[in-house]
Amino acid sequence: MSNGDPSDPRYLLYGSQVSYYTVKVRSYLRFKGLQFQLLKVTNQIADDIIKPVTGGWRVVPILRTPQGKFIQDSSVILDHLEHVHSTHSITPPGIKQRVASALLELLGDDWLLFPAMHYRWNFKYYNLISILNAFGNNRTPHWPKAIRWLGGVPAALKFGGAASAILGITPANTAALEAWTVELLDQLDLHFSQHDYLLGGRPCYGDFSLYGPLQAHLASDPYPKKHLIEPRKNIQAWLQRMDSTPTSISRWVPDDDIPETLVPILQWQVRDQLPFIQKVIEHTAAWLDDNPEASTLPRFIGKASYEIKSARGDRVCAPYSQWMYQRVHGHFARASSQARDELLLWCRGHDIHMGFDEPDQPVDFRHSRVCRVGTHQPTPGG
Ligand SMILES: N[C@@H](CCC(=O)N[C@@H](CS)C(=O)NCC(=O)O)C(=O)O
Repeated sequence: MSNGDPSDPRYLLYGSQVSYYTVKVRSYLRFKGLQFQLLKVTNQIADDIIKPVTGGWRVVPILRTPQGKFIQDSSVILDHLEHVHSTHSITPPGIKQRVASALLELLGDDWLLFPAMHYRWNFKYYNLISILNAFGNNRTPHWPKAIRWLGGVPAALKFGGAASAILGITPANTAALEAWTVELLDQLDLHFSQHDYLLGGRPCYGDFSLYGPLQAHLASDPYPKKHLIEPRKNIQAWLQRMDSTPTSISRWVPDDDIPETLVPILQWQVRDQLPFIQKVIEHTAAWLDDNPEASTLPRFIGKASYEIKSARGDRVCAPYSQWMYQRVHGHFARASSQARDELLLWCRGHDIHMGFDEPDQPVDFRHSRVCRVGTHQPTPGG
């Protein structure tokens, strides 16, 4: 990896191999067979490229297109690339599969932060050396090898507290979180014994979003790699498929069906994640009411409680999670009334109780900020 040449005709992906959302985009670029280079985000690149693009936020991934446009946010990057490279679309044709794909995108991007952060940061005895080396290799690759891990210390200090401070993982909910993670991985392992991808013979948005936390955290950090990924051969085979350019693209599951093996995963999501998202939507609406002049929302608005298998925790409310939910709702809203009825019927028949309600105060995501719909924030970069 180098620092990147501005005249490079390839896509440049600024990020890290142990970053959840970076490997999501890397997997997509490989799936489409697009030429790209993965670039380390040294402290210098962060100051010279990332922060000017995002208005001061050191975040990865950022994609530079061959035309010189910078895009931040993995979902926005995938949307952009889907628009430009529309063959082998990752959006299935039918409403049920579209909604399932978007729900699994929401699950992967937003809710799998729990196992990803827990199994990285609450198992420091096993993981710390590996993660400090990974961060150090990315941020300070020019330092002598023996002390390079030191360059990872600031990142470890920043992210290391996130499991408890941001996500509210505590001794009170750890056992439930671990039990749910094992159920989820067993269910995925069963699913991938029958299907190559989530919705059949080709990957959807949901595949890329699940791949991020499974590959960059659970399959990379020593403890979860050994205890969670190595025993599950079908997940390993899917991880390999997701890291390659397929020689031929196969079909979606026919008739807009959702495989039965995904149903428990969606049921758990509706039981645990969606009630929390509903609270985020309420907090976001209250904040917008209280701040009528504001066009841009803060990254976090207080905290709200959640449950995982009935164990409680408190997590920060990110209006961004509402924006992610709106991506699910958008598929519902754009469908015909007949298609919506079919979806609702299917959900009721499978014990998936969700109303597909539209947030009263929808939000937008532009220039690395969540903003009030209809407002446009003048910022640099994107
Ligand atoms: N929603 C963004 C999230 C990107 C993100 O959170 N990236 C992490 C690394 S995987 C990061 O850079 N975090 C910095 C921070 O949270 O301030 C995406 O989909 O790209």
